[in-house]
Amino acid sequence: MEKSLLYPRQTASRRVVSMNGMWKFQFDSESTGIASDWENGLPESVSMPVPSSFCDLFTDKDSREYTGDFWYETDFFVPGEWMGNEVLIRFGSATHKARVFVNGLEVGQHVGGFLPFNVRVTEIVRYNQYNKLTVLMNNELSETMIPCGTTKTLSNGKKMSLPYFDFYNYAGLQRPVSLLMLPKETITDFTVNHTLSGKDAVVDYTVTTNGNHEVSVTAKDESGTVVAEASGTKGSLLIKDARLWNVHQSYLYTFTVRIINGNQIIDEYFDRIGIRTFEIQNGHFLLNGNPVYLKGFGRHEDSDIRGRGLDLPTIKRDYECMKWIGANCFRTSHYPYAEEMYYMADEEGFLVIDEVPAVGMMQSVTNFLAANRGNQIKETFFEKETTPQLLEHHKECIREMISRDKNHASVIAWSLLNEPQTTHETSAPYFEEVFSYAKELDVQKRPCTFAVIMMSTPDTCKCWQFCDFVSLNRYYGWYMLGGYQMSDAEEAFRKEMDAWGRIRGDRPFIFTEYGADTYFSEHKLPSVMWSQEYQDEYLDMNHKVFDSYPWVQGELVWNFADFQTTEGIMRANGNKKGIFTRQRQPKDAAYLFKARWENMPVDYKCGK
Ligand code: GCB
Repeated sequence: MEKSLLYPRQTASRRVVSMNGMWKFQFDSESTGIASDWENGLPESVSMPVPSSFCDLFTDKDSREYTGDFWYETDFFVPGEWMGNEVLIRFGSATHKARVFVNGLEVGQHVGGFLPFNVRVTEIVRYNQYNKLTVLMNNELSETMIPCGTTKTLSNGKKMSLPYFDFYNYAGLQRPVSLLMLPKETITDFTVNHTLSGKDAVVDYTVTTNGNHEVSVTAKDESGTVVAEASGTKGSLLIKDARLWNVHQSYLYTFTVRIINGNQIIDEYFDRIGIRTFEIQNGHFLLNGNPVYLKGFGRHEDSDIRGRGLDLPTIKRDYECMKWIGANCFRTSHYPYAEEMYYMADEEGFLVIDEVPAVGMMQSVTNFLAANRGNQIKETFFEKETTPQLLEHHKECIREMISRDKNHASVIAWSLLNEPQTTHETSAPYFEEVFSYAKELDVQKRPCTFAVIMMSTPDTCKCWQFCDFVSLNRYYGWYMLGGYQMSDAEEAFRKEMDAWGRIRGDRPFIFTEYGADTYFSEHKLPSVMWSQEYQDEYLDMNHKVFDSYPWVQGELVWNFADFQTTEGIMRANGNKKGIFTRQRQPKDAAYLFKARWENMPVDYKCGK
């Protein structure tokens, strides 16, 4: 049951108590916390909100940039009535590594900063009393885990993170933490897969439990009427005249799973799930059999002060902005987001390309300008001594992501890497492993892809064939041939597209990134790079190219909003490619998109 990634819900048999709030916090720069017994309480803590990144809450630079071990602590009460059941603590995420202690004893560990995990504390907690939770965390980057990066020690002895990726290495307990009470015999997993037959839908399901009692599954429509029932750990529910989940027209059935013993409910879990199919056929994305063109964003979990910490008002505002502009899709670049984001996508009818945190798998783009490291290092990224360890961790993240997100109607595809090295044959075996692993795990067999970097072209990329649809990150007119050279950028872009056209077979292509850094404050006539006018011209050129290739089936601009990155000469306090500012106000380009996307039929470029 520790492995179960079901969402925390209160039901007839389950209890969830939020542990969010103001916790204690302390840096452990010498890693002496364990030796000093900090698991029993932090000696000189400061207060720290959970959930939040810790970084932007401080006013001194050493704290913001802190890299190394750090601790959280809180006290929690376990009701006496829970005795005889199972008690777990569920972390929405802990970035990037955590060791968890309750009442001074180690109860669990987790590696990977963007997916949930549970620790079982049934025998360790004191019932009807307060208990102490401490968490030893670490935010150092390495090449054995994703996202990839490295840690540098400055001559003053302080450590700093060098991400091989372009977003700030926010860390901490960034998502909710909950105390769970579950029955001893419990539902550990529930999986659905949909097929349509005329007006009806068949929902095949699998339930996993840790016991032998009977299992029942009920589906209710939005009015609360039971529309189908079945029993057994595996079965099918026939839903007559099914209301399908669709883009911007969500419809969610409530599936309730029970372990029963006669009339007694041993365990109960429910989820609100949309019924839909998604597949690729003849170069088109088909949602419920109908073509859909993807329009939207690459995004980040990123906002002022809380960093990557879950913030429901920001999520709400983001969906309002995405609806206003006419988007229907986004990619969770470059890591799986908080679960609340997917439930909202289900509610709002958005399509999500769910991305595992496999970013930074390329030496030459090491933090953009990390001194030509790529040229000095001869070995390729996927044939290092550390590659087997990296692969194992990458697969574990894929497993956790698919296990967590597999039932969301909104999730239509898996993105398994962002901008990895693909120009050497030694990349291919690694890709083969991760692609076949994802395929094997997902019952719905969603299409898989990865985001292909600019240098990986039709003649150099050794891995694009693994994709069910190809996702291009392209910056013609920005990183390449920018400014007055825009006409040459367009020509070079078309040349590359023509070459893809010759080899693509019938795979659809989408753009998972294209964009230009733009200052909200900057206007210039005629345009210069970084001005709002230039962003519009850049986008117009890109859209002209997309529109002339019928097999381009989607456009996700980089980025939804300006976001924080590591400081450096390539970034002026963050990446400014947002169509919205970091405060979620529209740049001029937002109106350009609104005019384009609102006038685009759902089946743009694939009308019957
Ligand atoms: C990319 C990366 C993304 C960066 C973006 C940029 O290709 O995938 O993480 O932020 O380019 O703006 O340079």
